[in-house]
Amino acid sequence: MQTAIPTTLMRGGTSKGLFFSAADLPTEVPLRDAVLLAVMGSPDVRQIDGAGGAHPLTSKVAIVSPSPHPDADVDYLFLQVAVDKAEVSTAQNCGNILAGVGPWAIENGMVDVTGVVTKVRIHMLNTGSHADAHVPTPHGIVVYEGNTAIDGVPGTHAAIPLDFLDVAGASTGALLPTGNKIDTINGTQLTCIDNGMPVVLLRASDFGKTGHESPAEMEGDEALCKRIEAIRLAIGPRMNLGNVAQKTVPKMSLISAPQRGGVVMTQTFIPHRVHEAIGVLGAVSVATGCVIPHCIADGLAQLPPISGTSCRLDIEHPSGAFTVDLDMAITKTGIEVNRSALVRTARKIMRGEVYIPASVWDGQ
Ligand code: NQM
Repeated sequence: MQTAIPTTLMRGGTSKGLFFSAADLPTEVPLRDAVLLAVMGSPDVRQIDGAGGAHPLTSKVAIVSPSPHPDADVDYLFLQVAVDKAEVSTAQNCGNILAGVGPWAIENGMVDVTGVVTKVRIHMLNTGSHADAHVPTPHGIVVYEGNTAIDGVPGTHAAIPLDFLDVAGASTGALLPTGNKIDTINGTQLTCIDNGMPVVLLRASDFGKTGHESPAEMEGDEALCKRIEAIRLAIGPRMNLGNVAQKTVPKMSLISAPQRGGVVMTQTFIPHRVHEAIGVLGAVSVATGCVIPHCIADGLAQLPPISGTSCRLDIEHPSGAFTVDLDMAITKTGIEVNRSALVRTARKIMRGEVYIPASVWDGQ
């Protein structure tokens, strides 16, 4: 016997995952996690017995429900299902999968279309912060086709602008979680930053890298991976994240001088595979770290002239660049971020039921 669970397979930005209504999953967390492991086919490097795509970027889940909060339309809980371990984590948010939440909420009757563009205010449960998704609904329905290209996704699709309202320090309590602009761990200088995603900025050159190696070359360098993981485990508790051994945060971004007119080049360990692009809130956090004076990006980052409170920053990554708009004020101690904005696309790929063994959950 198998249990059928309604689901939608969606691409959100440069990631892909299954979207569920909270009402269709068990509420008890250990049971819910066992169900999601069975759905994805984890633990198994190939996820051969499930719907996962054998990479952290394609082993993601969104659980959506109408929000009880008066200032939000829907609640969104992101879950990272590990590929080769029996782990399901809510310790991080995901701005890429977020891009699919607005369209999904409209198509599943949780939000009414309000015009040519429908604004969906999303309460992101992982961090308790909010985002506005501007979903194209020109003829009263969600439209996925359009002319917007994002690096890391072939072709063009309809733009879904996302505004982040209150993400600074969302996971760690502060934009600069250790209270310092620069820390030193195992003799390596770094900057810890959390503008929606806890990220550690490291200079690629401090690891003997140009920063323009391919993700496969980076992942294949065992000594490099060990050194980065040792730093991550040591800095995690100092970033108010506790023991991060089983967590997918902080992300570790190796930065180097830009080569294509952007602000900085990044290679991001998420944290054990290297991203083919960069996460959404990861990019927002890197961009913020480049703007704060006296962080480790000083001397590497090529900032555009910043006048007033807004700036547009292109963060380079292995498959192109990610544009982040920051609205902020530079203060004596650092910066205060008011809002960050960017554009993603999403696509509904498949809708139906995913089956899991009834021995895992009988659906009751
Ligand atoms: O940082 C990958 C992704 C992400 C996360 C990761 C993300 C974000 O590309 O907001 O989108 O860093 O685990 O989906």
